[in-house]
Order: sequence, then C-alpha cells, then structure tokens
Amino acid sequence: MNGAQALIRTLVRAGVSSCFTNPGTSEMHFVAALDAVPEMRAVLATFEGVATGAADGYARMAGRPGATLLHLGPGLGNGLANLHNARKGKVPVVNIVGDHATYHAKYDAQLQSDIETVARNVSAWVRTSKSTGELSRDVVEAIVAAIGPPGRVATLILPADVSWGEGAQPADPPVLPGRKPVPDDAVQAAAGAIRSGRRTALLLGGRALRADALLAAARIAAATGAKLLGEVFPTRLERGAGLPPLERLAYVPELASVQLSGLKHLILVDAKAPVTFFAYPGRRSYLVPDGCEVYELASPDADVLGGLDALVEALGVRGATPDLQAARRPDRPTGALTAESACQAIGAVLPEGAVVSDESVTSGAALPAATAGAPRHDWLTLTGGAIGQGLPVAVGAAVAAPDRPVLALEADGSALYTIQSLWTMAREQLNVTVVIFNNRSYAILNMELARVGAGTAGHEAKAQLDLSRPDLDFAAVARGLGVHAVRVETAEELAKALERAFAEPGPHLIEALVPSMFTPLQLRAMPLALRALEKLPRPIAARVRDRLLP
Ligand SMILES: Cc1ncc(C[n+]2csc(CCOP(=O)(O)OP(=O)(O)O)c2C)c(N)n1
Repeated sequence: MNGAQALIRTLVRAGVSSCFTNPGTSEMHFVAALDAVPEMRAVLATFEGVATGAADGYARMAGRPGATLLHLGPGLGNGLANLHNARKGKVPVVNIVGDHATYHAKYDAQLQSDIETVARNVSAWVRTSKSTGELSRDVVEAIVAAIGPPGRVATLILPADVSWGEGAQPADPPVLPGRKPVPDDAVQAAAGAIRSGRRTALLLGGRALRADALLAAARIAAATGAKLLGEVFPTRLERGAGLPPLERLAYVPELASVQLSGLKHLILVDAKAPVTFFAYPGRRSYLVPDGCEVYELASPDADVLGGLDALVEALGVRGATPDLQAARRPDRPTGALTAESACQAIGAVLPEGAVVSDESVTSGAALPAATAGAPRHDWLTLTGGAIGQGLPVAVGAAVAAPDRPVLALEADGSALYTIQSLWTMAREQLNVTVVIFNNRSYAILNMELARVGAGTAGHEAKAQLDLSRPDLDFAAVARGLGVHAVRVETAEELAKALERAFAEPGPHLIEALVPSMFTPLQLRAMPLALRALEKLPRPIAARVRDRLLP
C-alpha cells in the first residue's frame, strides 16, 4: 500500500469520509488512491475557497471534521479566507496539502513555497510529513488536533514522495479526549451572580447554541429572569418553533450596546466577551458596560452542556418551564420585492428541517424575526467575517445532510467571491436553494463609510462600493454553471420560486432584485442617529432598537 492509500484509509477509519478537492500534479497519488477507497467521498471544487468553505459547512452539520485536498502553497493560500472563518467558528477541518517531493525542494521549482508559513495563520496544528512509514500516524494526529475540542484547522503537508512511497499501513482511529468538565467553582460563581438579583445575562456561543444547551439555558432564564443573548455570528444555531427563542447580539456596536446596557453580570458560555468588529474613531472597542462583571461558565474546550446542566441543578430550576417559540409565520407578502418582503417570503415558506447558510449581509436584517417561528431549522453564519463563505458552506452542509433542504441566502457581492460553488452543486446534484439578494451594491460598506468618519464620499469612493456598471445577471451566471435559475422582482414570485426549488431535487438559484437597505439620506443620518440611540433611557432605546433591527 502506498502512502496516499494508507492516508485515505486512515481518514475514513476515523470518520473523516468527505474530502473537498482541488488537486494538482503533486497530489496525483492521492487522486489515484480514491478509487481504491470508495468509502471516501471526494468532491471537486473549482476554486480552493470553495473546497475549504465546503469542508467547514460539512463539519458543522456532520459533527466530524471535513477534509480538503489542496495544491501546494498557492492552493492553500486561495483557500485561506474560509479557513479563517472555520478557525473563528471553532470548526474541525483537516487540510491535506500536497508538496513537491522532498528531494525536489532544493531546486526552487515554480510552485515551491513555504507552505508551513501559509498554513500557520489559520492552523492550530501544522506538520510536513517526513516519511511514508510515519504518514498514517501524522494523519491521526491531524485528526485529533482538528477535533479538539474546540474544533480547529489542522494542516498536514504531504510531499509527493511520501505520498507515493510504498509499505504504508493505515492507522487505527484515535481515542478522543472529550470535553473537560466545568469546574464547580465556575458553576457556583455563575449561580451566585444570577441569585444576586442584579441584571444578568448569559451570552451563549459555539456549542451552547445547540438545542439541548439552549433548553437548559432557557430553563435558567425562565426561572430567574436572567437574559439570554446569542453571539453575533453563530457557527450553528438550532432554532424555530418549539425551541427557545434567542436574541443575537447586533453587529452594529451602538445596537449591541443597547442590548448590553445596564447589565451587572455577564456569564459567558462558550463565547467571548463582546467587542466591536472594527475600531471606530472615538468609540470603545470593548462592549461590556462599565461595572459589569464577566464570568466564564464554560470555555470552548469544556463540557458546555454539562456546565449548563450543573448550573440548572445549582439553581434548583430543573422543573422550570422554558419559554419556547410558538409556531408562526409571516403572511405571504405581495407586491414589489424589498429586502424586508423577501425575508418575509422566506419565513412564509421555509421548510421543516432546513439548513440555512446565511450570508445575506444587509438584505437579511429582517430574517431573524421573519423566520423565528418557522418549523425547526439550523442557522449557519459567517463566523469570521471573511465574505465568500455562504455558498461553499451550503455545498458542505448539503453533502453532510443530503436529506435536508439547504437554503443559501447570499448577498450579491459576497456571492461573487466563490460563485464557482454553483458548479459543484450542479455536478453533485445537491439539494441547495440559493437566493441571491441582488442590490447591486456593497451596501454595508456604504454604511461603514458613513460611520468611520472618513469624510464625504466622492465619485471615486462611491464607485468602490457600487456593483452596477455592468449590472450582474446572476441567473445567467448560474445557468452557465449548470444550475437552474430564475430572476424574481415581486414577493409573490419569490415565494413561488422558493416552493418550487424546495420541491424539486438538485440545486436552484433565485435571483431576487432588491433595492439597497439604505437610502443616501439614511446613510447620512445614521451616525448621529445611532449615537443618539445610545443616549436614550434603556427601555426606550431597546424599543427603538427592536424596530430598527427586528
Ligand atoms: C474576504 C473579505 N474581503 C472583503 C471584505 C470587506 N467587505 C465586507 S462586507 C463587503 C461587501 C458586502 O456586500 P454584499 O455582499 O453585496 O452585501 P450588502 O452589504 O450589499 O448587503 C466587503 C467587500 C470582507 N469582509 N471579507
């Protein structure tokens, strides 16, 4: 058996059975070995950012690492943004990056580069395998490093001669360490904070956003009045009718400040103390209000569910009835499409068990409210802020959960980064419905431009944030990549197109023409309005915030 065959068998034995590939010459033995190990599903992606994002989406839904096969330093570099997103989302990904044969490196051939340096930025574990005999052990270590917990990116660099060398043996699956118990003093400290009667919130992230953990947290909230907040961009949030509703922290710092204002205790459950995404002149980066004490109930490597259960016990609230989301949907909207009516149409028809990959950016502002009472579903978001993740994540999620409808909600600018994902969806006949919110703009950057105090935007500045000239035709692009596509301009058409897409197998794309969320006047007024909002008394500010950001 050669190294590549043993490598793939070792992956499969450990449950890593899907690999998103974009190979080159140095990976040919891996490619050839795929036929010898049919248990490995290899999925070709025509850009590495698709492969890495798909491995992330796969892992989020499968609960096992997704694997990639990438071509040397440049291939890995092309996939970096979505590996960054996976790292921030604590998602386990194993990269296999082919390299030149060990003896070839000294000639500095065209594709020679320092792969380890490229890998290190995103990888918690990096190794260049030294010999065919050691390769399977290296693979096991990569898998262990990726699984964590928390999930991480592990990168194994595979020189071609290590791959083609003979005499390899697959390794047994690793024994996994599991999550470490939450210490009792962390539970008691959190219980003490809640019992104090002062305003307390639990900030839930990562593993705490799964149904079992949410239910435990909701019991605590129902019995004690503690508030539940979710991190801004969850890796995987289980929500919908019958599950506890969850208010996510807002992306816009002023709105997040309103959500956090008045808190005296903030209890972190697999989440970080909130900070603003960016620094803004004259604004604090740290969002925790002055005088609010921060506790960590469960770190990302901890037994999060066990910690919440222990807190339920410590507070004696096992019998509490959690607040559960009632089943309700928006009425089917009518008339010309807006971002808001598009969100309502989605809420009106979202099917049971859907997996939503949300990279809708500004157009999706109304989605949380419009879909809150839809049948139970999973919500996957842009964990690291590097756009171009939504379509690849949808590819991976559909590979991991072939029986569930996957819905990718994509802003136009973000979609273009990894639009090749559509081709993989077509080739694999994945059950993905893609909605492109075509607002012909990098709308959020128009807002940011107004907020950072960079002065009045001139013609050239505005041109950098504008996606017209030429107008994009996503339906035509999708057809060219093999995906059935329609363009819709009314809310009725969108709801109908969604129902058709969910009813038919294979991928569908719906291009929704929507106006940008912000008019020029709103953009100009926004910085002042947001600052004024923060100065309002808390209950009034909260009411205004709810209207601004459902
Ligand atoms: C990899 C990467 N490059 C650039 C950016 C900066 N960026 C943030 S949002 C954005 C444009 C978003 O536009 P679009 O996806 O069309 O959504 P809209 O704001 O119009 O709703 C850009 C370029 C980023 N976040 N990540």
